Amino acid sequence: MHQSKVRLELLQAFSEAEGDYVSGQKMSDILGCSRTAVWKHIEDLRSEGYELEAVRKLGYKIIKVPDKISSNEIQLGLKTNKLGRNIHYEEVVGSTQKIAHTLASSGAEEGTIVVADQQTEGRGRLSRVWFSPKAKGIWMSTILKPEIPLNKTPQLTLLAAVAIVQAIEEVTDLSPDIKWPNDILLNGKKVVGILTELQAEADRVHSVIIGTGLNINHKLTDFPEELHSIATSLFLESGKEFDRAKLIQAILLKMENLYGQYINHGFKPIKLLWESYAISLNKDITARTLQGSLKGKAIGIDDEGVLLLQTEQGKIEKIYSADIEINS
Ligand code: BTX
Repeated sequence: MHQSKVRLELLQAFSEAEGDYVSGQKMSDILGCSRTAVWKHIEDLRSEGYELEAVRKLGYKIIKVPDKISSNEIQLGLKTNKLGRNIHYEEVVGSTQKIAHTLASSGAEEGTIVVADQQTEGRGRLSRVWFSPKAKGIWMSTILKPEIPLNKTPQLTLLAAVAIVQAIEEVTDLSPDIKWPNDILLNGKKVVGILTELQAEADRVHSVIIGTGLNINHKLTDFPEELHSIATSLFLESGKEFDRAKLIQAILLKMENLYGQYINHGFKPIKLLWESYAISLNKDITARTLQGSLKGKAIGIDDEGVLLLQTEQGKIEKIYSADIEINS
């Protein structure tokens, strides 16, 4: 059996054992090799940073998974059916979005994810830069292929935001807020950015590529000076470090559940959840769009996920894309 296949089978067996021991005999059955060969494979895992305990008669148990996010670590314990079942991992990339675009246009299946340890040209909206240092956060693009009209695609940004907030709430004890449309904040500072890009014709969506940047284990000095007052990480807000692979698994599972609801029941249930996390609603805001600034009260989002802003004159404006500032 090929080395990477062996590793996957082994990790799968540990994953199914849910933290319990897997006997040497069971492993040699699964891999179709001798007990000595099993021991050799276990040593290989150790040299990759896995901590394993071996107990006579019981077998082997994983004590600690290395803080890596290549396919193995993401797959170990992943509970989704579709999202993240196909993983494209690279240590260093320009942008995971770029790779996801290439994969999507060459027929990658729905749910394929692209993950990197580091991005050298991480993209934000409107050609802005997303700072993505090595091994500190999640830099991931997810390919979805929903059969929806073009004007409904902004809903998926909101869906992704809800999924990420729910995942953060589950894994940490932090409670993030969402600022329309795509910022996730902790104590008013950005901890997550979401970039939704499309491959579409005039009337048909081929792929929606959801880029997620989540700052996890950054200390303040890991951020460049200019981000100190606007960016934060889960570590900075909680004083704890988190396992990136676990967070990826949680995000994918939440996203798969919400996406299933969305496909079957539409945007309504997602909208309600989104509103429960949103901080920009019913506040006086300034919306900076490419066409200029607009001031008014954010009165809600419509059924397409578009922000509704009521100006001082009482006129309701639809905001499709903007940066929002909440006025004090
Ligand atoms: P955005 O345009 O809303 O935010 C970009 C702005 O946020 C920057 O101009 C800067 O002020 C600030 N910023 C940059 N890096 C960080 C950071 N790490 N944490 C907090 N604030 C920051 C948000 O765009 C969308 C970002 C999506 C990033 C993902 S990562 C995986 C995928 N690949 C890729 O190239 N982009 C997406």
